[in-house]
Amino acid sequence: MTTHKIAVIAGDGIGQEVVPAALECLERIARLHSLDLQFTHFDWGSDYYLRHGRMMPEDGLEQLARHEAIFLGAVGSPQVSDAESLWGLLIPIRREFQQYINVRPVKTLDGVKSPLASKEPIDILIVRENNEGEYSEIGGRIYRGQPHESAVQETIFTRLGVSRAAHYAASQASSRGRRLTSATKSNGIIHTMPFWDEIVEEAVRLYPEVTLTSELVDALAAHLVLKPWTYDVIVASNLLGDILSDLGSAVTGSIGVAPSANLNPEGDFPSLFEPVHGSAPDIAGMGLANPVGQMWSGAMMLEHLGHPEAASHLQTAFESVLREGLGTRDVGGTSSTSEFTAAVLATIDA
Ligand code: GGG
Repeated sequence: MTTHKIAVIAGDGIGQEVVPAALECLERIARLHSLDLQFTHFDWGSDYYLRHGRMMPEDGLEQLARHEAIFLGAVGSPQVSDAESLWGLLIPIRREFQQYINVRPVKTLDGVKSPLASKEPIDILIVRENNEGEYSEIGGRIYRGQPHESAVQETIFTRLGVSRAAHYAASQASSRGRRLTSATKSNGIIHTMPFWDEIVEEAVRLYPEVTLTSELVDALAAHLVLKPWTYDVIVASNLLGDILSDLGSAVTGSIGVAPSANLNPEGDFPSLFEPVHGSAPDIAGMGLANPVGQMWSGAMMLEHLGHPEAASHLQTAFESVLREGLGTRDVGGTSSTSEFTAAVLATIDA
């Protein structure tokens, strides 16, 4: 029996509902595939912050380092500023563990209606640079409250950071549809974005089978709405990748089904798996949350841990429940989180 130590942070809002739902499925899958998934729960997040003044304990990253993977729900609460919640938990984890790639599949699922008229299936892989770019704490604010109040925030692109994101994206494209689109804005952002373009072009030259198109992000956003099925792999900076993946999931039907993997591709550190959605405080505690994004992130975690058959078993189970017409409110269904989860568990056993 293969053992894996997995850190679980359900976090805020609907994370408290979708993480237990996905864990039930992972436990069932583990039993059927002779895996010993050892989950350690950490009650970190905004409630922890309100009690302790920080999102995780001082040695939180050291505790996480003892695990092979991290399974996260959501971060964010109306009672805690984003500067505290996101930058006190998720961003330090991504950085400390060199999770420099954020993989976000954007895919149509049978049973999840896309708002687009077209029936063309969508299957895009968004590769988001995850450690630098626009997500930088370098900057500040001066003259607070005065008419000339000003704010500055630096964007940081490094040759290493952009190059490794481009290589990862190109290698994914190479094993998929061989088309790679790089999101840029080099007509408006005239220092960092041309640098991004240059490094991406240089990296992708090593993959002659891959066709690279550099597309201005405004046009790319419009095309993602109008003809998303024409895209294969998209590589984007931290901010642009975050925006495009939310847009992509809306185009496929619901952000509630979108998964993500924050990867340290070398495997030197734990990788983190989380749905794309946030804590959704407006529906938290109501049993309305869609657990599919969390379950799919769980399937990506199984794949990453070297268990493709177990991953595919879980994936097939929730996809077939959706195909049968069951779903939560966001995908046009009437099931509660627990009803949908019960149906997935029954399908896993079938
Ligand atoms: N599911 C994780 C979560 O709560 N994410 C909230 C969020 O705002 N993430 C921003 C990001 O991924 O950069």
